[in-house]
Amino acid sequence: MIRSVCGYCGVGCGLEFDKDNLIGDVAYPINEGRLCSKGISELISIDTSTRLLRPHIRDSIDEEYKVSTWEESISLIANKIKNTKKDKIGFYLSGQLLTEDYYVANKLGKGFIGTNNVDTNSRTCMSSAIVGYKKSLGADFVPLRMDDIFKSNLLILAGANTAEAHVVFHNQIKKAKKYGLKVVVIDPRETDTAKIADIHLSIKVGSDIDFFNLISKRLIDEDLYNKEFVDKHVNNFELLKNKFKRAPVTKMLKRTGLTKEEFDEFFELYINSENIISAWTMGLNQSSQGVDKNTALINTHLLTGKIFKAGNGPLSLTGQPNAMGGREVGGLSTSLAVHLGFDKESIEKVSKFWNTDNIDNKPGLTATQMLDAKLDVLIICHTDPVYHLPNRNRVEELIKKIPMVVEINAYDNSETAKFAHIRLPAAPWGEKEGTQTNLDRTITKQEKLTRTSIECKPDWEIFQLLAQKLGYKEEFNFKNTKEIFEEYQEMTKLNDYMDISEASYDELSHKPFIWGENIKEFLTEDKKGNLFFVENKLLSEKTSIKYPFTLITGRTRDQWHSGTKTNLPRTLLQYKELNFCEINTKDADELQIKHGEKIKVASSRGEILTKAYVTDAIREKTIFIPISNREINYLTNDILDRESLQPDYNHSAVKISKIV
Ligand SMILES: Nc1nc2c(c(=O)[nH]1)N[C@H]1C(S)=C(S)[C@@H](COP(=O)(O)OP(=O)(O)OC[C@H]3O[C@@H](n4cnc5c(=O)[nH]c(N)nc54)[C@H](O)[C@@H]3O)O[C@H]1N2
Ligand SMILES: Nc1nc2c(c(=O)[nH]1)N[C@H]1C(S)=C(S)[C@@H](COP(=O)(O)OP(=O)(O)OC[C@H]3O[C@@H](n4cnc5c(=O)[nH]c(N)nc54)[C@H](O)[C@@H]3O)O[C@H]1N2
Ligand code: SF4
Ligand SMILES: [Mo]
Repeated sequence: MIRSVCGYCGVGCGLEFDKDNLIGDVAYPINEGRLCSKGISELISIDTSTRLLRPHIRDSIDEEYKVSTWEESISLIANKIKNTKKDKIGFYLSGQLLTEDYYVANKLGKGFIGTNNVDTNSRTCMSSAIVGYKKSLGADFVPLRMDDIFKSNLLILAGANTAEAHVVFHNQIKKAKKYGLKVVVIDPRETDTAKIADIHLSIKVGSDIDFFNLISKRLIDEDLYNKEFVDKHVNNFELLKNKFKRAPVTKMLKRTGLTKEEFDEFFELYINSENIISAWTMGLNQSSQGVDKNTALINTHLLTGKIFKAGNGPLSLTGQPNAMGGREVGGLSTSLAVHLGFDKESIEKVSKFWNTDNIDNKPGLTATQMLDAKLDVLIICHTDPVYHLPNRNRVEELIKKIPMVVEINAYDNSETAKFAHIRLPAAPWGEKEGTQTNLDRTITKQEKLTRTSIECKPDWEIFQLLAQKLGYKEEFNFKNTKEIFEEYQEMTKLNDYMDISEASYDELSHKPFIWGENIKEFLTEDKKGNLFFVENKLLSEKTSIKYPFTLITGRTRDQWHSGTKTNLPRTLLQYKELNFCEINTKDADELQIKHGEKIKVASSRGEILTKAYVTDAIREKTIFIPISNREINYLTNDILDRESLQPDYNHSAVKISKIV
């Protein structure tokens, strides 16, 4: 029997593998034996006809791919890199890479090639939360754990659909409800999550800042905030108080679309709850003011002092299995390594550790900037930017202009494959080993369960091959993932609070290591939390007579993004279709659209075909299309949050027409 972890979402469930059989690990604290349909079907995705099994190359994207060798492909890439200016090289990584993969890629890109253009799809996912945490708490640090819900009285889920996106955690929420936990869901849709809520607030898309500001303002106005905590541990209180004096309460409430009664009922529960957790995901992060939404939410915890004590705190629910690990390693272009930045001291520390003097001293391009930057080489690994970046028609035009696009993937049917010149076959989950950090700082280990397909390689090995070809033989001489993990562990000592040197690689699969458990204070220089006054600046795309609906996009339970791993013929577990469009009954009636009818949805950027799912569970003038429709981003707009550069996927103006 081998104990491993699921490689899909940020919950990070433990599993047991025994002779072709996969079950939940009952001894594992997070899931206590439970798995969702994705976890259960992990094995199926290893052995499918859509695996990419050999390196492929072609001179131009109009040609067919030809089978190649590793030697030929890696030489081609290395030669191109040697002849390219470092700021024209980009690494586009993924929150689904293992920590060791991330570490080697980051060390190669930032440490030796000397480009900080190393970023990840987490930019489209968690970057607003990262910036929010850093500003308010002083570091990208999740100050509580999932099991705090058992010590809490109230869980607020804002823009998070745990029933579909963090399924096993959702089961734990249901369990905690039996012990008295109250749940409030803030979502423009009555999701499966909202169905178990004590209060569902069907907020208008994009108005969460107003909602959290209304809470903060009332806490201050009615003297309900925690004076002692604020005095001792929080900055900017007077500023916030003064700014709120003139806040237009009626207008703010109107923007949320909620009635005064609804807000009052919520507030009554709020002030009578001793311990409160606010959790959030893409409904807040993916926004033109994603960072502001985060700080507005965190403000409420700073004002009430409901942080750094059991059952309390702002809980960002990371989506991908190792987006956290990637952040820790330094996989974002806005950080260097182990949460260190590009200041002189950090660069010196890291240069000494890696024994290099190639590190550049300015942040690199973000994933959302790379395609605009006229790069000459783009290496994409474990993610599908043509599918996932907003405004896809534009993305396709831009990627076509890059002379060398390398795609490292374990499957052959991504959307990006259509635009690559070189494709390298990676070993997927089950064929490799390595570590990942789940959404609440738990470091676990995926084990190899079956032999690696002959021509496939774990992602770290692919980056190491490239590094060696570029001449960095000594610095990239890792024999296995254990050696990489141990070098990374040593590196975490460069940043006090991140030190994980006590973890033991060999024990991780049965003894997960939780880092940061002793951190019970703010990580800012003055050890105080920072309040920020933010207001809803209405920066998202506005609806118009021509495009009267707001499109929101998101997940369904049994599908994983583009579906290379879940949308398989043998996966008969889908309970929802891949392509549907939730539309409010009234809107559908007006447009004379019936349930199940084919419709066309168009924005000023593109259009897609889908099927009407007529329901009262979504607000009027708002529609929802799941991202399992691979064409979704032909519709979305490419407005970015100004600080995190995360896209505003949930707020595109669209029109709907019947297909006759
Ligand atoms: N089954 C499955 N699970 C997954 C994934 C998957 O592909 N499939 N992906 C993983 C990843 S990478 C991620 S990032 C997470 C995402 O996890 P979630 O963010 O929980 O998933 P989404 O479906 O994107 O849900 C966002 C919710 O926000 C709501 N929303 C939209 N706009 C607004 C708004 O302005 N305000 C508020 N309050 N709510 C709004 C939407 O209606 C939706 O219900 O899921 C992870 N888990
Ligand atoms: N409209 C809209 N767009 C969105 C979002 C949204 O909510 N709405 N959400 C955004 C978010 S939060 C996210 S996280 C992204 C997700 O977007 P992507 O990261 O593009 O989605 P995936 O389908 O998970 O892509 C993972 C890729 O890795 C490949 N792969 C699987 N295993 C391995 C392996 O072991 N090694 C390698 N090298 N490759 C492997 C898969 O075949 C697949 O092509 O989408 C973003 N885009
Ligand atoms: S909840 Fe997440 S980690 Fe757990 S089995 Fe499902 S996909 Fe895997
Ligand atoms: Mo994500």
